[in-house]
Amino acid sequence: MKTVLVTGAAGGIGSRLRGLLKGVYPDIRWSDLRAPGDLAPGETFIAADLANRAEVERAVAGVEGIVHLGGFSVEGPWEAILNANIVGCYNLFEAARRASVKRVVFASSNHAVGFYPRKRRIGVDAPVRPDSRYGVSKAFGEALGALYAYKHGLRVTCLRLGHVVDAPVDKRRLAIWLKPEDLVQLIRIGLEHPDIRYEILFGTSDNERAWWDNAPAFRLGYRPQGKAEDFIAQALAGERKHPVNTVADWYQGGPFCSDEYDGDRELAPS
Ligand code: 15L
Repeated sequence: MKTVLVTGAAGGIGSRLRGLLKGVYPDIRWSDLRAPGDLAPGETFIAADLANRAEVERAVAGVEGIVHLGGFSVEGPWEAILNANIVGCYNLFEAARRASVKRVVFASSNHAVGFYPRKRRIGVDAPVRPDSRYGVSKAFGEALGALYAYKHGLRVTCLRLGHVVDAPVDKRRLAIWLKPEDLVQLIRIGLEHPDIRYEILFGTSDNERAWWDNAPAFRLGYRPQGKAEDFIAQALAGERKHPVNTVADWYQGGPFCSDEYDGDRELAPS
């Protein structure tokens, strides 16, 4: 794997990866709507609006692998999710097929399955239970990935990312935290492991409180280094800043579940 396109270069995860992926692949092309302000002289950047098919095709031309982080990364108005995450994701996979790209790593999200209660441990085979329009768009991306893998031979890995930051910031993130270096491991599995056809993997570090069974990732050699409990004091201090919310506290997706919630409150007992 020599030439890799990474979309979403200016976002939180993209900015962190620009340092961590340096030297891992000889030719990395970074893309986003606009160039990150701190682009270094040796870094290659190509501007592309994911909703614009021609721009996406230009960004994808000539690459062997894609890490697709781009799009709307939280809940948002339907039009924004539709353009960036539904149309954008389709444009990306379709451009990849047309350009004979070998592999795509798609940044899915825990919010594709956010409406499972925290007390339930789930594997990647649990049916999707999106907690937001954003979560629906991630489930759509996973389904699109399966189509392009099984019908068109693309090798696709969907990473259901938890929270990618340097340390867990509250109680929920003690379960779903993903150390950026561990994300690099998962990306490398997706781009390089010989056995990948189509995989969904959870993007989580070695967290004691994890509510996901990540056996498929371990089988592919994933050995996470981050341990959320090492940051327990600061995470619990962060938790004290959150107002109590029975719906957010009951479900894995947290506030993505409680926002706009007008369902049955008895389903989320305190
Ligand atoms: C996500 O999918 C978001 O992109 C990120 O900003 C966090 O909100 C994360 O989920 C989370 O669940 O904490």
